[in-house]
Amino acid sequence: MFEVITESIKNSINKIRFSNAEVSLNNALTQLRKSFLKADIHHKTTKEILNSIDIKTKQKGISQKSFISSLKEVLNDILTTTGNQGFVHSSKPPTTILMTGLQGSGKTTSTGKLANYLKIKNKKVLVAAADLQRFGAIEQLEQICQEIEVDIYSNKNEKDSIKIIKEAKQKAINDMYDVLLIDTAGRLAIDENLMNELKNITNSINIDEIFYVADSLSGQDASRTAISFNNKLKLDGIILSKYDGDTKGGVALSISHQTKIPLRFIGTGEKMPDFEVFIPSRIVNRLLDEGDIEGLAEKTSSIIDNKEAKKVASKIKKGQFNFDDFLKQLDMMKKLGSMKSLISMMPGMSQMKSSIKDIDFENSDELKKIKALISSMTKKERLNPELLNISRKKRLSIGSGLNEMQVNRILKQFKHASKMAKKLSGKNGMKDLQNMISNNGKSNFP
Ligand SMILES: Nc1nc2c(ncn2[C@@H]2O[C@H](COP(=O)(O)OP(=O)(O)OP(=O)(O)O)[C@@H](O)[C@H]2O)c(=O)[nH]1
Ligand SMILES: [Mg+2]
Repeated sequence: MFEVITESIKNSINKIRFSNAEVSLNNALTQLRKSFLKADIHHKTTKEILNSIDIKTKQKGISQKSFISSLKEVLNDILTTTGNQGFVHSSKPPTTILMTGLQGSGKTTSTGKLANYLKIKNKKVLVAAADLQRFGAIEQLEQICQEIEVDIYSNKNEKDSIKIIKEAKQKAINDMYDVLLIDTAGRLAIDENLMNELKNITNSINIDEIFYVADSLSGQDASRTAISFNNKLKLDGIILSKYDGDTKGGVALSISHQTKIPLRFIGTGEKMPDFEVFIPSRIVNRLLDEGDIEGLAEKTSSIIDNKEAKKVASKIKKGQFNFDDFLKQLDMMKKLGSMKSLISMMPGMSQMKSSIKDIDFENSDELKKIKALISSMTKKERLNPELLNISRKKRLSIGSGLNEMQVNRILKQFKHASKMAKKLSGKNGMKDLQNMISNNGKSNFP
């Protein structure tokens, strides 16, 4: 996510070695300028950031501490634009959001992600399929809504998107939905037809906010098109999609400043949970590798059931962790989204991130094998892995389609993992974990 920028910020901070040395401040700022431009942060934004840091640091007296605090203040200012942050509910539900953007920018995916984000917060969400232009657009949205278990309003025989939207709004009011999200059609470029269609929509029903989905891979163009959209259609927020694919990462830092429209969310992967709220102060902490504990707590607390977590912890401690618990954990991990995005929310973890493989909880071959194996087990076997003797293993091999060697390997791994978890949950757990990390991920457990 922000690793490139975080790394360059760290390097520049290290340039300030001596107090009151203007020369070291200049070195730090030069380093920062080079890496900000390389990260694709707009040159005007870069210049403004550096000037302000220079002035503020000198005012406070040059030191590493004053440089860091000035950097934080300036980044916070740059990322903060007048307007709302995160999702804001209207006092008169259903809060109605119009999703707009160019073709392929990620509108439909982001509509699903936003619906999922709100659903996890226990909101009743209705999604309206108002892209009647592209073949298959309705099916795509239907599939997404089915996956996240959110209601959709669609009508494949209707040709008039305004009619769909009016009907969806009526349904949202009648059935007391908290939120209505409207997915619209995209165009290759900004054209009159598209703008007229969107204008007509905003005139036909009461819309609370218009979100613009910008593709981070389009770099500086993302800001330019957002500005022209905003000139025609007053935008209330930007969702930056495909941030996972943007190796430079600078668009997130400059888009709000360039467009004067607040960046509200970022999409960090293809999956539905890969979606994060963009709150400037939290992002600044992450940029300085101080993590986003608040964000992490918010994300995990809505998904992890505290009681369940305690139960699992006590089972692990007693060495009673079984296959049923494993399946439950796996399901929960899936809802949390990508491992990398979670790690980037932990303080001081940015360097570790590149060495950690991103696990795909749905499509990994290994997990598919494990699931096939578990589903061939009887209920008793799932709860008590010790029951698995040679003849039972043979049966599992036939049932799961894995050969006996694979079955043995997975069972051995599971045993090893629960042993390791037990050890880590013990008195010296933190020490053991540190040892493990300092051994470069190679465990020295039996
Ligand atoms: N890696 C990654 N892929 C994304 C993200 N958001 C969207 N995509 C992918 O981008 C492609 C286009 O996304 P859509 O949501 O269909 O885009 P759209 O704006 O609705 O497209 P049209 O309806 O054709 O205008 C799909 O393959 C998505 O899976 C993201 O945050 N990360
Ligand atoms: Mg779409």
